[in-house]
This record gives sequence, C-alpha cells and structure tokens, in this order.
Amino acid sequence: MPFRIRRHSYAEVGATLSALDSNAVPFPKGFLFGAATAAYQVEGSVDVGGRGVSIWDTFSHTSGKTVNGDTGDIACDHFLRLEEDLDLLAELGVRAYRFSVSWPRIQPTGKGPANPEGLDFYRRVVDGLRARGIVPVLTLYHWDLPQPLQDEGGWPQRDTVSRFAEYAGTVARALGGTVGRWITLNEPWCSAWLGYGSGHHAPGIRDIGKAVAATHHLLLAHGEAVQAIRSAVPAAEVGISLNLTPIRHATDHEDDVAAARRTDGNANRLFLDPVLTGSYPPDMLEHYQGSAPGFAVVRDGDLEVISRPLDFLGINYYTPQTVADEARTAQAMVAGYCVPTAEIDLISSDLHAVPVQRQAFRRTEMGWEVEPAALTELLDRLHQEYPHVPILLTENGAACADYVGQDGSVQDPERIRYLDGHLRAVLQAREAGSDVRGYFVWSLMDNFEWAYGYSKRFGLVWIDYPTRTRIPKDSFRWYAQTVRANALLPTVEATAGFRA
Ligand code: GCO
Repeated sequence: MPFRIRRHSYAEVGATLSALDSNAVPFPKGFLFGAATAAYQVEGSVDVGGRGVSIWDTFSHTSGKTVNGDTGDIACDHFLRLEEDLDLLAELGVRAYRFSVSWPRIQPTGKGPANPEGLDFYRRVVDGLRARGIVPVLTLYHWDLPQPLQDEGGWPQRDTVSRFAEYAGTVARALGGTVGRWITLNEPWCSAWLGYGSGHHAPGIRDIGKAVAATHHLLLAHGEAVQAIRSAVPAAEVGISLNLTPIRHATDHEDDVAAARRTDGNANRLFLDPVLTGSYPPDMLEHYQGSAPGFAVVRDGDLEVISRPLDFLGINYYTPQTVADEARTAQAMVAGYCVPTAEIDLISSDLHAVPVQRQAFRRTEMGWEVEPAALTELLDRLHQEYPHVPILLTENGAACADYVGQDGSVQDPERIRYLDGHLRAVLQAREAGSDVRGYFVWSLMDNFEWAYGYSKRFGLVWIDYPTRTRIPKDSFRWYAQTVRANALLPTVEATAGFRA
C-alpha cells in the first residue's frame, strides 16, 4: 500500500513559534544545523555508473555477517532518487548536509584515473545542494574501501595510505571549486577496530596487531589527505570525524578505574592524541607492544603528518560507556549493572575490560544508554584537554522502534526527546566555553545500519523499504521547526504541535 506523504504548512509553524518565543532557547547566529548520511548506507545502485566493489559489498554478501543477510545493493535508492532527497533537505530547512563519497565510484579499483560517471553523481549532489542554499560537507571515507585494495592487505598495509591520498586529491581537484568543508575520515576507530579487531564490520578480520597497524595507517591517510585537499582547495576547511564517548568505571575500585582508563585509551586518546598533539598515548604504546605488527609500522615523520593543523574536529556522539575489570563482573552486578551474557569481543578481552550497562536505564533500539549530560561532559573534556580546535557535532541521533500509524504518519516522540536533550547539552557545553559550531542529525533517513542491516531506524524520514517511499516523521517536523527558529522550543509543546 503506498503511503501518503503528509505536508505541513510553515505558516502554522510560524504561528506556533511566535506564541512560544518567550520560552525558546536560542542558538548562536550561523550555528550550522545539518543532517548526515553515508554513501553505502543510502545510495544503492552498486553496479551502476562504473562503480567498483567495496569491502562492504563483499562483507554484506557473506553469509552470517549482517542481520537478515541485508546488503546495501538498493538501500534507500538515493542514487536514483537524488532530486527527491535534495527536496526533502530543502523542506527540512537545514543549512548543511553531510554526505560521503563512495571511493569505488570514483576509483573502481582503488587506483588510477577518476571514473567520470562517479564524479558526475557527486557534482549533481553538490550543485543540487547549492541551488537549494545548503552547504555541502563532504566526507571522503565512510568505510567503503575498494575491495582490490583489501585484497592487497587493506588498512594494515602502508600502501593504502598513498592510494587514499591520491583519491583525496582527485576528489578535491574535481569538487574543490564548489565544496568548502571536507572531512577526511569517518570514525577511524570503527574502520580499524570493528574492521580488523573484533571483525564485526568489513573486512571482518580479528587481529589486534592488524587493528593497531590499521589505526596508524588510517590516521596517516588522514594527514596526507589534509595536505592533498589543502593544495587543491587552499580555502577549504578540513577536519576528521571521530566517534568519542566518555568511559566510566562500574565501581571506584582501582581495577575498574584502570580498566576504564585502558578503554578510554583505545576508544578516545588513541585518536585524539596523535591528531591533535602529535603523539600516541604512552599507555597505549605499552599496551599494544606485544601485538605485531602494531606500532612497529610507525615511521619517523609520520606523527607530523598525522597532526597537521585542522580547521575543526568532527565528533560523532551517541552514548556513554561503562566498563568493569574482567575479574570484577560479579561486583559490577552488585553495584547495579547488567553484564553481557554473550562472549565479549576481542577488543574488550584484550583490554581486560567488560562493557556493562546500568539496569533499567533508558536506552535506544541499539541498546545504547541515553544520557545527554555525557555529551556535555565529553565536550567539556575536549575543551579542557584539547583546546583551540572548533568542534562540529558531525553525528548524533537515535534508533527508535518507529512504525507507520494507521493515518500514515510516523510518530517518534522518543527521537525528538533524544535530539532535544542532546542539543540542550551542546548549549550547556558552549556556555562552559566549548566552541561547538554545528550539529548534524544522524540521519536524514532510515538506512543500512551496517551489521544490523535495515533492522535499526535512525532517520528523520521513514523509508518504506519495499517501495522506497519516503515519509517524514514527526521528528522531521520538529527539527525543521528548530532549525527555522534557530532555537529549541519547550519540548512538550513542540512535540504536541505537530499533531494539531
Ligand atoms: C557510525 C557511522 C554511521 C552509523 C551511525 C549509527 O557511527 O557507525 O558513522 O554510519 O550509521 O553512527 O550507528
């Protein structure tokens, strides 16, 4: 049954706004409100326009790797429905759109000259955004490494760094005239540690030493790309998007505190320190000493490349994480935590740190605890420990148990509450001095959630997968209102307003 897309009138929204003005919480003028997606998660058309095969094509087509065996073959069909999606962005009213370029569309084998059809697609994306007054924010790498490069060893191999620098230069020369904001890598922790450590993501390898080597080469590739972008587009603003999370200890016992410190080293400092201070954390150098090839791949001069100055730091934040020392899970349970019954992954077992969760705590459909104050905590820490770099929240959002109601609408008050709470957390951090300049909702639309396939919905727009029909959810209207007002409205009224 085709769903009806409900349109709403901004005259009505305007009326609601003026009535609520006195209680609105304003954002600074020019705050960059946006929405984000990534190529493999939305585009589909994987064998169209000369695109090559990526590690995610291979991985998702390998039995048992994704929920339901889902793949990105069609995804949201964004490649073919570009204009419709650009119109949705215009209706949403966002000032910026963060998207990623699929490396195998540009270089089908990961090297050599650019595929003109691939570049043409992203030219249409960028021109379509600019025609609608939306700022393009381009991510070069959101995990879709060309398969031929993985066949030669992938990120644990140093040669992949030169390949990436070449790709970055190619895209920068082609699109530099129209794209001013560039993100080199999205969440290199996930590429290195889920890809080569736990094996939960493509290419599905489980090897701590390779995960460390992949970390270094990804960071080096980032540094080389910064240079490649700057030489093609001198005025470009360049950054990297790191997934960061405050790490807590289940109890104050010294072993739990030490486990949290190790986990923080792996999840946060292993990336922040080299990029922003030009050195690896000494405790991590020591911890991974016995894992070959590990840090043995580091060469003289690499850290200068990795720490080239950035115009902004992108942060993807979703949830805090608590850990217990692996020998203290019983005490963690006594302290009110749930301990996973499934086998813990290679990354955690190597760190001797078990991730635990507070009992009866609010969680999203990903099972992630909802705690906006943890975002303020993270931003405060960055401001204290790594000052002087402006911040863009390049991802934040929630997977909810959405469904289409009988009237054809999708009501998602939980997502609205999540976004509202986290935007308030951003404002709080700004008050304490944090230089956060923008915020991108993950995601514009429901999409391929990696190993979870289509089972998790993060979108402001519902995708009816059998027909690929788009239905803006209530959160879409709420965000549109927030962006237009450049302010947060009192949550309860804001939520209720859409149903009038
Ligand atoms: C990531 C990616 C996104 C995800 C989102 C929700 O963090 O995994 O950047 O591609 O879809 O974060 O998990």
